[in-house]
Amino acid sequence: MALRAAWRSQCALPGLLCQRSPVSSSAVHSRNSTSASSKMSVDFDKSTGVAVMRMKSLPVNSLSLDFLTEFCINLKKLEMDKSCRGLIITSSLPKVFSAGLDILEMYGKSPESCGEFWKAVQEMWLKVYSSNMVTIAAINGSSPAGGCLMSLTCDHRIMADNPRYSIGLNETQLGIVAPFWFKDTMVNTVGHRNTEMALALGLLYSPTEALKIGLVDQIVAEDKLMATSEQIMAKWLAVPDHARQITKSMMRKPTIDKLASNREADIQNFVSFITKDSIQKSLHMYLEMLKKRKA
Ligand code: CO8
Repeated sequence: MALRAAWRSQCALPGLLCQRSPVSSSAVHSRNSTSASSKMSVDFDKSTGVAVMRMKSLPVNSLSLDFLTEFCINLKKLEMDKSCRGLIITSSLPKVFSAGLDILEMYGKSPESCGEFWKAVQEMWLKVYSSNMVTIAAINGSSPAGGCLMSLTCDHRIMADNPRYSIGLNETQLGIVAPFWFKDTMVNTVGHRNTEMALALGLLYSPTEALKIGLVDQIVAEDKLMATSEQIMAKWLAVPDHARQITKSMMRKPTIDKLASNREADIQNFVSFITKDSIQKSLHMYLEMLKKRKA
């Protein structure tokens, strides 16, 4: 995608103002974009009205408080620019789209930290699910739990056809439970029975299996992922914005309202659940398992 304007976000800490500067396309290509503090890059092509967000938070794009804060700031900025009509979310890391919520934000943390973290997770979901932009997840790697949620929250999902990648809400495998709005988003996408099976068993699906139940809309060869995403984006953008946006709102508002009117109670539920000794023990065991698998 030819770039006429690009943004690089440089937020190191939540709450800090983003230092952004519109730069020319040649500057973007020549500029080193792998700064240690940067968790994602956002390139906006004014000529097409489409932005591409590339997550690049090593090692696995886990959704930490810092990550989510930066993500939401970027999203808000794009949303405020009326010339931006579409957003493609993808990963710059090999093999991983996003490993989901950062488990370390939920393990060994104070109730206050857990609450602040959960509010940021809610915010990410609310912002993407209700976005006026067309949102496409270009899933070029594994996408468990919160990574799957982020994809489900978009309007369209295209996954790289690589059997080593998987996607799904696998929370029960960690001994935790996907909250009602994760479940609702999944039901809205793949229906009640598929969701019941997927959530109860904590299933992770290969791209082919995910396509079969409608968890993704399309699978394509990995080297065609971005080109296909751009083509699909063009199709969505051919529909008049107001008609598409009203339709989106009609489909999603009841689900959004359910959380929006219960945010505080949902935070309290999360905090009291996640700080239980038994749940902390499960998370500890899961982290150990991840370490052992690596060794
Ligand atoms: N959070 C924090 N650290 C993580 C996470 C994570 N989600 N995933 C992986 N890591 C860490 C690993 O521990 C490892 O750390 P270290 O280098 O210090 O040993 C490092 O990242 C690299 O991990 P891998 O070696 O496993 O990387 P691979 O490229 O081999 O595999 C995967 C990538 C497939 C993403 C793999 O790491 C994996 O399966 N990760 C676990 C994913 C997962 O299960 N996520 C669930 C998170 S929970 C969630 O999103 C929703 C929670 C809802 C809460 C509801 C409660 C009420």
